[in-house]
Amino acid sequence: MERGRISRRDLIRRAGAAALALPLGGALAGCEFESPSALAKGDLLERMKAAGVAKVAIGNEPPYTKIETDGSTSGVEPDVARAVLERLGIDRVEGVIVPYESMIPGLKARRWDMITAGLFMKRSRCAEIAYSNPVLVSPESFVVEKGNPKTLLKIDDVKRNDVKVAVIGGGFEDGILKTAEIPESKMLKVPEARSGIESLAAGRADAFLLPTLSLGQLGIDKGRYEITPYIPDAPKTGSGAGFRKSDRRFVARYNAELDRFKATPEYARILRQWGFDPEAVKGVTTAELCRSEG
Ligand code: 6CS
Repeated sequence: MERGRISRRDLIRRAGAAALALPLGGALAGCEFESPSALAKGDLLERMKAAGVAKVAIGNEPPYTKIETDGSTSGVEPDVARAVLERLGIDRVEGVIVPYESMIPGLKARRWDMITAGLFMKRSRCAEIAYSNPVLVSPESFVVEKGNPKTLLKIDDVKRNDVKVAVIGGGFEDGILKTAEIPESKMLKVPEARSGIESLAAGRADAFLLPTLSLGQLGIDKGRYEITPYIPDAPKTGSGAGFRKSDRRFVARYNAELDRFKATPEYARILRQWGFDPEAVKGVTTAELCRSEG
C-alpha cells in the first residue's frame, strides 16, 4: 500500500481506537495519529485564530461528512462550517474522525473545538452542548431486502413485527428506537454505516436505520436491497455545529455569521451539492429540534 495512504476500512477501524487528525487539503501525513491535546482554555475564537485552525469532530458518513481520497475533509457540515469560520478569520478546518457517541465527551474533554458531523439535535444532546442555528434537516429511512418482505416502513412496524434492526450504537437512530420503547433484543448495534449494511448481508438484521441520504451513498446492491421512503413516524432530524456551553459567546458570533451565510447562494449551492434541500431548514429553530426525544 502506498505510504501515507490507508484504506477507508482501515481508517474507520483505527479511528475507533483513537482520534485521527486529517489535515484539510493535504495528503494523509504518514498516518500519524494526533494525540489528544488538551486545548487551552480562553476565548475559542482567539484560540483558533492563534492555532490557525479549527479542529472539528466528524463521522466520515457522506454526505454529512466525508474523507476525500487525498485525506481532506468535506461533506455538507464541514463545508458550511468552513465558509462561516473563514468569515470569522479562521482559514483552516481539520477533521478528526470519531464515533458519534464519542463526539460530545471528546468536545467536553477539549479534544476538538467543535462538532460538524450532522450530530442531530435532540433533548439529551442539547442539555450537554450548545448547538448553532440549524444548518440542515433531513429524513430517515430503512434499507431492507428488495421487496421489503417484512413490510418495514415506519418505526411502529418494528414494534409490531418480529424483526431486528441495525443502528449505530449511541447514534440518533438508537435513540429513536429506545424512545419508541423497542426492546434491545430487536436492535443490533453497529459501529458505523458500512457495518450496518454488512449486518444485513450476514443475515444478522432485517433492516438498517440511518439517514436516507447516507444510505444512498453506501453503494448498496440494488439487486438485493432497497431504501424505503422517508419514515413518517421518525422525529425530525436536524443538525448544526456543536460547541461547549462555555463557548456560548463564540456561538453567538458564529450564529450571526451563519445566518448571514444562509442567505447567500453559496449556502444553497453547498447544500444542493450534497443532496440537501436548503429550503427545508427555513424557519426551523434549534429550540424546536432540541425538543426531540431520544
Ligand atoms: O446524529 C446522529 O447520531 C446520526 N447522524 C448521522 C449523520 N448519521 C447517523 C447518526 O446516528
